[in-house]
Amino acid sequence: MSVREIIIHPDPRLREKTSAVDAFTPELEKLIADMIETMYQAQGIGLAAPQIGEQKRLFVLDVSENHDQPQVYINPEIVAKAGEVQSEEGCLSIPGVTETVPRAETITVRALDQQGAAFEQQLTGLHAICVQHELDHLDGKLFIDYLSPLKQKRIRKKLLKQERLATQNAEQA
Ligand code: GNR
Ligand code: NI
Repeated sequence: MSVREIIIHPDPRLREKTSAVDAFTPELEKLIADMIETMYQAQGIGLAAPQIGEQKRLFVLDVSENHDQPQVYINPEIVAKAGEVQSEEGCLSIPGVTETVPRAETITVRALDQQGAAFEQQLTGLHAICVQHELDHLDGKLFIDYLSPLKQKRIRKKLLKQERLATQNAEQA
């Protein structure tokens, strides 16, 4: 297993199309293990494959209290949603930014597990929000896309500036 580098906004790889997973291979097992390790190392509650540069339809999450119950969602689909909540979100690909966005309150998600077996979950609360956030990543969508264009512009500028400073520091070191 290895911790992989998380891609930061505004990187075009976060906007690319993703392909369905069509084979349950040792390579897929390795990718899943890397995603879980990377998520825990970054102290996130979820991680989607495009965030580490893999344009595939899968994500991992762990919304358990003790961070010891990772779950894998392969080729996920939301088949029903109901209600609306205001959700305060952050994203490992948009460090230092927290904003409130609208989400469905309850969802039904269908996906395959690590062994390729289909499952369905009816979710609410943080688990439902996390699934919606991760599924958006698979469609090249980020939570800031729900904000006003002005807010999006400010966030983009802030992250580009942070990147510039980090590069400068790396060159000095
Ligand atoms: O770690 C994360 N926390 C979080 C908080 C509120 C709503 C969604 C999330 S997901 C995020 C990890 C991440 O960026 N996943 O793509
Ligand atoms: Ni995210």
